[in-house]
Amino acid sequence: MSTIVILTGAGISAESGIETFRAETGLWAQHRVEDVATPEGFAKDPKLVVDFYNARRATAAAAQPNAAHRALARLEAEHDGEVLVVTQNVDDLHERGGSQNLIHMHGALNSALCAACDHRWPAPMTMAVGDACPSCGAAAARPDIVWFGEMPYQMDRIFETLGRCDVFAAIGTSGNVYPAAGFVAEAARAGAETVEINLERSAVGSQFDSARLGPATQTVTAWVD
Ligand code: BJW
Repeated sequence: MSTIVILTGAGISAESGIETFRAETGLWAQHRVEDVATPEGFAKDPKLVVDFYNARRATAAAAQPNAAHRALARLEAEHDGEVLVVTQNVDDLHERGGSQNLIHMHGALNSALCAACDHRWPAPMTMAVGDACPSCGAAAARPDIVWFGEMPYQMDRIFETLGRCDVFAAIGTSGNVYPAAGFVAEAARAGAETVEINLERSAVGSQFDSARLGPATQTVTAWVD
């Protein structure tokens, strides 16, 4: 029984019509990271940030899982052992594609978080600044998203699984954001076979044993089958 850890990034959802961050016309070309993806940006202009995530929630809700999301769900169902998908994506295309053993390390668009008491609840399609927490009543709702400078979710479970995995694959992620970009080194230390699946080599591409280059709907399907 072997353990497979799969890290996914924006590239796996690109063919579902969801923009990546660092492409020439991607999200970071249209918005300043400091304004929309940091706690300081939220403190300064919460409406700008809430509107940014409302728009992305609408885009994600209209998108459909693609062949790559479905292939990973198939792998989980058929593999004799554990398959853990760790996604940096905040869309829900992995779960709608059928993945069950899944960690959203950078949070989720369909979740709201109370900045006062840490309670979580399903986000409405359109959040508003000053929405009340259903648990403590504070007007402290925020998107349940991990911004720069914040601690990604479930790191203990991720590192524990990386430390005993046999295969590690990174799909559609540019390797620019830590701690996710450090997972390949962690898996290699554990003796795992590592493979990068992407349109092009990432910033940490040289650390992988092998690469499969091309659009995720083709490369992931071929890797799984
Ligand atoms: C395709 C394709 C197709 C396209 N098929 N492929 C160490 C060194 C230096 C800095 C740091 C460090 N440790 C921490 C930092 C600070 C910071 C950081 O990393 N900064 C860097 C910019 C240098 N990190 C943090 O602040 C993190 N927190 C933290 O570290 O806490 C302390 C800690 C330390 C140690 C252990 C544990 C904790 C938090 C990071 C939060 C990231 N947040 C964002 C935004 C919020 C979510 C959202 O709004 O959606 O998350 S930033 C953004 O980047 C988003 C993404 O999840 C993330 C990664 O982007 P991704 O997915 O890789 O997308 P792209 O666009 O970059 O790449 C797409 C790829 O797909 C490309 O390669 C394409 O080629 C490919 N592609 N089409 C296949 N069809």
